[in-house]
Amino acid sequence: TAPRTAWWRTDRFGMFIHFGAYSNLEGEYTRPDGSVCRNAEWIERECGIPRAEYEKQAAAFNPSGFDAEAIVRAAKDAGQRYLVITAKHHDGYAMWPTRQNTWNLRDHSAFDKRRDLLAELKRAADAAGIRLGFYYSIWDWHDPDFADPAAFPRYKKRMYGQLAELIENYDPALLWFDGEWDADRPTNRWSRQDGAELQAYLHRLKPDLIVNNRVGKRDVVDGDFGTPEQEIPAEPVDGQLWESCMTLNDHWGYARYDGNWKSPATVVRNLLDVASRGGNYLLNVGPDRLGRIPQPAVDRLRETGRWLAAHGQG
Ligand code: JFZ
Repeated sequence: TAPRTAWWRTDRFGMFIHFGAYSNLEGEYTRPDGSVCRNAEWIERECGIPRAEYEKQAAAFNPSGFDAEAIVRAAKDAGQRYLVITAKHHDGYAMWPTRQNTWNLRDHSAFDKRRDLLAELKRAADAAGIRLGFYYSIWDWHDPDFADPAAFPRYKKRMYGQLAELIENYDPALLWFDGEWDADRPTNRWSRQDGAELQAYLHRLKPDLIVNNRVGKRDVVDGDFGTPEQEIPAEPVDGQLWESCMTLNDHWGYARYDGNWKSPATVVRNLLDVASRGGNYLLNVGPDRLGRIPQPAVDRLRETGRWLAAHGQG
């Protein structure tokens, strides 16, 4: 285990945040024929939303209720010690004013142009002594160069550019990659070599950056930690660090009809189960279209933290 992972190993419990242009639909898309399709962060793809339509709704995205301090407070109350927010999900929409394209919250939204959510979160997290990390999807549905093998190097260049922006502007403690799946998918030719190169690049920019194994092909040697999803492995893999991510209800992104919240008892049990096997627990919440963590989630996080405090968590 690399020394740079020391803080992460002791922190144990983090907050995952899925927030993006998809959040503006709040989990529901009404087709022109009146039929309703439900999904959260995959809604564009799974509900077959035409690109122009998705872009149009993103232009109306205005998370004016995003309150970084409230989010950090909710995490702190829960006993969570780090945050990982989606800087870019599969829809390719950047949640910061990237210079690589205009498909981002500054240039393509109805949001206050003076605000920068990631900067706000960084400031609030620093003030509270909470570390900040970013989820970044390698898979990109929006950038035309992603799906074109001949143009892929151009996509890669922009991706490298975006990651340099994230590191330079917000100094994240961790990057959580995703969307590296299946080299044999027609649209995804991310290779082990691509992963190794990217990781070397990132460590040149920031030597103590923690990176998950989805930067490559999830090889044990690839990243700093493994990422089982919605499950708790019975046995750790080869002594590799791992983090289990789960969501507090049944969706990662906000879905207004999803009230299937895990009870604080379940959350505590999962955390203890994960921690007892040497893992970290990254528990997800999805803010609504205005950027607010749903109240039932806030309540459950607070209950979880109360239990942990009462039972002597450091
Ligand atoms: C990915 C995303 O597609 C999803 O939207 C969410 O962000 C989640 C945290 O990560 O979904 C996955 C990734 C990996 C597996 C399944 C879904 N997997 O390994 O089985």
